[in-house]
Amino acid sequence: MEELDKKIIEQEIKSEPSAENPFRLLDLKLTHVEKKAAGIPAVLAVFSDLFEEKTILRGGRALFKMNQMDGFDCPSCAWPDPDDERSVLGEYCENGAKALAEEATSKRVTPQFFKENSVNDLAKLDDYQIGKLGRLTDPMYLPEGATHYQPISWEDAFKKIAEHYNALSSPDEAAFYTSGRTSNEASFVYQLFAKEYGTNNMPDCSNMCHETSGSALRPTIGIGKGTVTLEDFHDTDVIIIIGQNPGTNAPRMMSALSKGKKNGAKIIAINPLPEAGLMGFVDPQSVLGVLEGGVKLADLYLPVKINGDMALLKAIELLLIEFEKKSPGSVFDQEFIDNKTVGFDEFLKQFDHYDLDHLAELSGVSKDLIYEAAAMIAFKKRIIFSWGMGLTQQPNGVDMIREILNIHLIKGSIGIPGAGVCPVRGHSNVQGNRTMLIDEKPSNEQLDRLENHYGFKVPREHGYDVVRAIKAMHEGKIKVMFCMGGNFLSATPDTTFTANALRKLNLLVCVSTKLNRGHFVHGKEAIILPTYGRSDKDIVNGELQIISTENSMGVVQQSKGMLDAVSDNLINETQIVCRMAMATLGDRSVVNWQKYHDSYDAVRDDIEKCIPGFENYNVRVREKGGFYLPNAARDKQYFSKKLDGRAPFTLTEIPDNTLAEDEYMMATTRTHDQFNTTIYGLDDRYRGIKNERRVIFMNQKDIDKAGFKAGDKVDLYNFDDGIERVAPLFIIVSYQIPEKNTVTYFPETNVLVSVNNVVKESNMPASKYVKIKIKKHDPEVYKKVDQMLYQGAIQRP
Ligand SMILES: Nc1nc2c(c(=O)[nH]1)N[C@H]1C(S)=C(S)[C@@H](COP(=O)(O)OP(=O)(O)OC[C@H]3O[C@@H](n4cnc5c(=O)[nH]c(N)nc54)[C@H](O)[C@@H]3O)O[C@H]1N2
Ligand SMILES: Nc1nc2c(c(=O)[nH]1)N[C@H]1C(S)=C(S)[C@@H](COP(=O)(O)OP(=O)(O)OC[C@H]3O[C@@H](n4cnc5c(=O)[nH]c(N)nc54)[C@H](O)[C@@H]3O)O[C@H]1N2
Ligand SMILES: [Mo]
Repeated sequence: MEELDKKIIEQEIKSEPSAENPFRLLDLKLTHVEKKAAGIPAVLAVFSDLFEEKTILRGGRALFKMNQMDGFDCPSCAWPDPDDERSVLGEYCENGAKALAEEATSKRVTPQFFKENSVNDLAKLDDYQIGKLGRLTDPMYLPEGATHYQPISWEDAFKKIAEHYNALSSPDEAAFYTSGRTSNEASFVYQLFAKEYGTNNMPDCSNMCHETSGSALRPTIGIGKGTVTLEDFHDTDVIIIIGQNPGTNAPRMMSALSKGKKNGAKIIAINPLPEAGLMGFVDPQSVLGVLEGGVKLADLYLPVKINGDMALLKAIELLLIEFEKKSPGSVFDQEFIDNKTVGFDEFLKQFDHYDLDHLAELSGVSKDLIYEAAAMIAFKKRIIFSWGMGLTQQPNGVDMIREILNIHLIKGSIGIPGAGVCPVRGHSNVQGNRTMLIDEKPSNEQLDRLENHYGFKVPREHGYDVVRAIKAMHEGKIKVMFCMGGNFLSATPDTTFTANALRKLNLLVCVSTKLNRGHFVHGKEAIILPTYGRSDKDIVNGELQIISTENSMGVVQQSKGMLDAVSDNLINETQIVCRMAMATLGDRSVVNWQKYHDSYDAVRDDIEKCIPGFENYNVRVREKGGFYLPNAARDKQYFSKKLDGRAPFTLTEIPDNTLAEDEYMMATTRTHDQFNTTIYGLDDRYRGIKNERRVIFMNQKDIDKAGFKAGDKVDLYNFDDGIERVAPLFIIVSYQIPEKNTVTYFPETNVLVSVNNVVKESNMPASKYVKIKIKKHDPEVYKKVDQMLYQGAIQRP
């Protein structure tokens, strides 16, 4: 690693505009790859972000309220806050602060701005520039054939939306997308409106994120959520972090990891990249931590090949079985297996066919390292597997998570203190959205409760998820698309295909805090509705309101904004839904929308009646730290209802990942400077990248073999479904990554992900399993590119 580091340190690649490179790449700088996350640079980064956003006063004060008991929930990730003490320095991290800076900016995108800039002009900006424009201040409307968005009153906007809904020949011609920041209250009324209107077409960001986890967990343990609390991390024996980059995407998890480690836990990291956040951590909130240079985190790092995890997990299991044979009773929990599971014998039998050498080869990890990992797990009972998108966005992701569950089941390591499974959620309230029934396939039990309470006939037919919604739009089956936050265009796969699908809509409505590319690729008509962010004061009838969210560990708690809104013309998401419902349904509705419009308490009172676990919601949500939702798998080892509370072992298969001679496997990830499609900056500090996003990480041996050099400019191709997809102009970076594996950043490479490249069962885009070919950059390539979709750290001439 040292050697490799030296090789790539301080390489600088400068380039000037030329015929070959018309858009002039920014000057890419490579610095050393960090081996520890956070520390002083993270503290400095916080303040520079707030400064840059002209928010030092607004944002700086807000920072200390973020994730405090009387403050607001960080809009960034879904990692939980400590139940009791919270750091007086602020329960935030560098990336939470960046998210806040984005939201708390005092820059504004006004009607005047839209008058001066056409949709086409705006699309020429890169995503970083679009994000820096500021907060939306007024509702805007793009009439059919118009070049510019123009102001529209709220009243007229709702009227127009209602006209569109009421003109459809079936409610199923509408789709309602949700990104994961929407509060419980807004989510509940939103899904209620969709159902009373008559459809379950509710694609959401879960369909690209943790749907895979839910699909795997539900049949096995009876609940689609994790089974651990923060305390379990603090007091456990082994934590295995697989397919997740917590240093960047859940930085507050680092404090939990270092606390666990201090109390004696061992950490195993499984990742094709040696991520800084997995290798070490300097607590920026502890002066001592910074001075002492921090803690080494991972005790063992397994450099798995992309999608080599299944082979790796099976290899570990093979060794666990071997250890148990040698020393019966020391590895398996036979009592748990006998009383709480089914299918153990069949599970054991399959291992007769597996061979350790072969499994090791398929995984890309040496036998010695696998042996070490198995030995660390074998004789401990308190183990936690934690995972992210590295597993969920793989074609066999559901099965891989089931394989993780198999390990927990043979060891009885679930539903006891210090042990369990931990899918680390993404958006700050994505888990709450699902609990509030934002789901394209709600269960009959859930629907019965709604129907009994409200008395209207709820639609029973399952709706479209994200991938199916894209295809349905393409076929003209969806005509109106409503987006509650998010950036449907850029977050979804197959950008060109998706753009063409969106262009077929009659109407696209986006409820947004800020502009994004998704507002520029629209249907015949488009409407933008501006709303509050998490940190904004939400005042209804003169009173400051609280909303509530659910974090990654099933804790529901209140959040209260504290910043003055950037404009007097914003409406909160709940009120937007209620007014849209009243305009659309009128007398047809049996729901008292006005009551919900006027009071979040009223919404919570009815949530309580329709969703289990929310008893006494209005009181408990105001209690210090909120409350835990029930979780039978965690609380009483009660798993699948169909199996009398037992959990089934699952038999899975090892995928064939053979690549052609000139093919590479590509995983798309986030940089340290973005939140999904919001680009905070152009660096990826921990991975040593400065000032550029269009890079491709490659193994030096592959670079040599293909006759390239680090710094070469290349175009990336994908040929799934017999179609040529191209992402032009990337810079090769030599990196410590398994051979034949490559990593790029999303959303720039989403153009390469086929809409048909999906995860089995969960139907999520398999965005970390994309077969690509790499060719020398050809200036002619731009002729093949839809310029409205071109995004990245590229300066236009
Ligand atoms: N600052 C910040 N925070 C965020 C987000 C953000 O964009 N910015 N996004 C939020 C959201 S919505 C989500 S879902 C989470 C996402 O958080 P993560 O799940 O950490 O997301 P990714 O960046 O996609 O990175 C996944 C990791 O998987 C690894 N990986 C890729 N392929 C494989 C593989 O085949 N096997 C294994 N074992 N590993 C693999 C990558 O190297 C990377 O380290 O973060 C949330 N928090
Ligand atoms: N290739 C590839 N694609 C991926 C992924 C990947 O790893 N690789 N990750 C996937 C994952 S895990 C996810 S979760 C999706 C994310 O998909 P989305 O959730 O759709 O995308 P975001 O970029 O988070 O959405 C950002 C926009 O949300 C709006 N917004 C921000 N805050 C608020 C708010 O409080 N209220 C409202 N109404 N709007 C707000 C802003 O206008 C902002 O531009 O992307 C997925 N796409
Ligand atoms: Mo996500």
